[in-house]
Amino acid sequence: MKAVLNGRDAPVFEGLQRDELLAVYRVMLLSRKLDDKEIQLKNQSQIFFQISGAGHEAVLAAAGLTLRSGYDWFFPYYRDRTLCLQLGVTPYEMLLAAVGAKDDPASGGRQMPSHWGHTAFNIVSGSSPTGTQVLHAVGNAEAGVIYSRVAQIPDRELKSHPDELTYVSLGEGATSEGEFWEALNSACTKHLPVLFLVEDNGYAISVPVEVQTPGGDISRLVRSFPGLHVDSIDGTDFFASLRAMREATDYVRTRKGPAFVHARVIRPYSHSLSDDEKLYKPPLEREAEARRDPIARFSEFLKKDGVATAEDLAVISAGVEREVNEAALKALAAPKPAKSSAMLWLYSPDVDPSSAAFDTPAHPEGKPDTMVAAINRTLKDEMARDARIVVFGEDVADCSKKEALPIVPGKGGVFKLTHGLQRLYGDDRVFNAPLAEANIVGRAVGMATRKLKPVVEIQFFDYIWPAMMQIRDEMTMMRYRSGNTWSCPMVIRVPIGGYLRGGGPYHSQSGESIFAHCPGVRIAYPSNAIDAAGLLRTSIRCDDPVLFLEHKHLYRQTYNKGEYPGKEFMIPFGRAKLRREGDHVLVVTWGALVQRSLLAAQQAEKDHISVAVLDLRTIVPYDWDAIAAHVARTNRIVIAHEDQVMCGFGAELAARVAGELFEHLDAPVRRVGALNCPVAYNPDLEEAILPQSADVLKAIRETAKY
Ligand SMILES: Cc1ncc(C[n+]2csc(CCOP(=O)(O)OP(=O)(O)O)c2C)c(N)n1
Repeated sequence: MKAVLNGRDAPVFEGLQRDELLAVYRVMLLSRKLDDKEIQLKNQSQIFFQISGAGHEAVLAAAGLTLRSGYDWFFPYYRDRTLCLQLGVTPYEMLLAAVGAKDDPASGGRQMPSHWGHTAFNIVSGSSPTGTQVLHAVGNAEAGVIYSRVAQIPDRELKSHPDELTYVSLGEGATSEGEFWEALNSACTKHLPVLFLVEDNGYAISVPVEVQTPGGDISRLVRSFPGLHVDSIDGTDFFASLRAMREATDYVRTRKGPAFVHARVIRPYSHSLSDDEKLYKPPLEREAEARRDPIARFSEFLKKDGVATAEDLAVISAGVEREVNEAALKALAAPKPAKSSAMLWLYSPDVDPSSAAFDTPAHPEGKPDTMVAAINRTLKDEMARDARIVVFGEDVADCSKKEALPIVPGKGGVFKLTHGLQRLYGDDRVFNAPLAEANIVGRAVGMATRKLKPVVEIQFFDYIWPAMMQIRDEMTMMRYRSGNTWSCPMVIRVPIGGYLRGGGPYHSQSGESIFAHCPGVRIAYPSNAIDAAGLLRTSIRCDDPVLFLEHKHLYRQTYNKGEYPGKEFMIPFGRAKLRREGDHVLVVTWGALVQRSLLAAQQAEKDHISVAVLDLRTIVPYDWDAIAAHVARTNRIVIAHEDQVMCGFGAELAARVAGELFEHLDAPVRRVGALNCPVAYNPDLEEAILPQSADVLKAIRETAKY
C-alpha cells in the first residue's frame, strides 16, 4: 500500500490517517467479536438465532466511511453488522436484538437479530425473504426524488437532500430473485440514486454462485444496464473496497445514476449456526478463503506499513473484548417484551379507521354516477388535498409520452379509474409502472416508509400473486416486525371478481379470504358507488395498508350508481350496512353478491319469507356486532359470497356464528359461493360456477324451513 505524508510527516493511506485506520481495524474486529459472542450465547441457549457478518467486514467498513448516517437511507441485509456499527448502532443494541429484548430498537424482540432497523440512522426495518428489500430501496430513492420535485408537499425540504443516496445490499444468491431484476430495471429507467452492493461470498447456503448466476459473475451480467455504474472488487481488501465505494457514491451523489458494486468476500462461519459448510465446501477452498480473511489482511497491512505494532493491535483487541462482554451482560439483563404485548402494533395505534372520526356526512352533488366515476373523483379530490399521494401501476397514467399528452385523450387505466389524474397532477405523482406486480407493491412499500402515500393499482386481482411476497411478508408485517418503529400505510386498489361472461379463469378470480389471513392489512370491498367513495377516502386517510377491492362487474352497473357524496365523505371500516330489512332470515354478503341477494330476498318475499340483507362493506375489520345483533333477531343466517365456498371468508364467519351465537340459531348456518374450481370462460359454465340469485334463494328457502 502506497502512503503519502501529511503535514506532520505521518503516512496517509487513501486519505486516512493513523487514527482513522485504527478505527477501521477496531470496527471490523468489533463486528467479528460480536458475532463470536453471539455464537457463544447461542451455544449456551441464551439467544435463539445467529447469523454472522464474518468475512464481509472490509467492504462494509469501506461503505461505512463513504455513507452518511441519518442522511442517506439504508436497506442493509443480515451480513451488514460492520456497516450498522459505523452508522451508529451500538453493540448493546445489537445484542438486545439477539436476546429478543423489549427495547431492541430494530424490532422490540419481534424480528431475528441482524435484521437491522433504526429510525435514528435511517435504517429501514429488514425482513428475511431474500431480495425483497431491493425494491423498497428503489421506492425509497424515488420518494426522495418526488420530495425534491413536488412543490406542494409541505416541509418537503426537510424530507430529502439533493445529494442523498439509498444504499441496499444483498447476497449473490439473492440476485436470482426476480425482485432484484425488477429493482435494477426501475433504478435504471428512472436514474434513481440507489447504491447496490452485492456481497458475493460464493455460496447461498450450500448452492455455489455458478448455479445461481450464468458465468458466476453478477457484475458481468448487469453491465449492460444503461446508466448503471458497475464495479467489481475484492471485498476483503479494505483499500480496494474504499476506492470502489468512493467512486460509486460520488457517481450516485452527483446524480449520474445508480451504482452497482460487486464485492467478492468470504464466509468463514458457514451460512448460519444451522449450517455446516464442511458438508459441501471442499477443504482446499476453505483454506484459500481463510487466507483472504479481511481482518487478518488489514492487520497485516497495519503492521507491515508501520501504522501499528502487534502490541497496539492487542490493546485494541482487549478493549473490543471488554466492550462486547459488558454489552452482552447488560443485554442479557434487559427486560423482555410482555406476553400481553403480542397483539400490539398490527395496526396504527394512532389512527383508528373504524372510529367516529371517519364517520362524516355525505353532501351529495350532481347526478347519480357509476362506481368508476366515484372512485375517479375521490382520487382527484384526495390528490388535491394531500400532495404526498402518488398513483402508479400498469397503464394508470394518461400517456407516458409526455409530448403526446396534449394531443391524445389519455388511457388512465384499463378500466379508466385513474383517467385524467396525470393531466391534473403531473407525471411525478401519476405514472406507469413496468409490467411487474412485485415492483409496484415493493416500491410503494419503500415510498410509504418514507411517508409518501402511494395509492397503487394492480390491474387485475388474478395477477396480484407476483406481489404476494411483498404484501404478505413486507407490507402487512412492517409495523409489527419493527415494533411500531416503521410502517407503510398505502392503498392497493385491485379490480376483482367475475360475472363478466367471458372473463375466464384469469380475469374473474376472487380470493379476499387469502388476504384476510394476513394480519396487518385492512380490506375494503364496496358494493356501490357511494360506499366506494367513502371507503376509498377512509383507506387513503387511514394509517394502515389497505387492500381496496373494486368489483369489475359493479364498475358500471345502473343499480349501484350514486351521487358523489362530497370531498369529506368517509365511511368507517367495520361498519356493515343493512340493505334490506327482514325478520326471518339474515343474508350476510358483500361485493357482487349484494345485488344478487337483494333479488333473492325479493323472490323469497313471495313465499312470505322476510329476508334482511347485510352488506359487510369491509372484510378486515368486519362488523361482528351487526351480524350478532341481526342473528339474535332472525335466528337464521345465510352467508353469500362470490368466492369459492371452500375456505372462502364465509367459512370464518360461519365458524364464529356457530361458536358464539349457537343459542340464537334455529337453523344450520348456510353458505353460498362459487364451486370449488376456476371460473371457466364459456358463459354457461361461468353461470354454473359462480353463485347466482337462485342459489341464494335456495339457501334462504332451506334455512327458513327449519
Ligand atoms: C425468498 C427466500 N427464500 C429462501 C430463503 C432461505 N435463505 C435464507 S438465506 C439464503 C441464502 C442467501 O444467500 P445469499 O443471497 O448469497 O446471501 P449470503 O447468506 O450467502 O450472504 C436462503 C436460501 C429466504 N430467506 N428467503
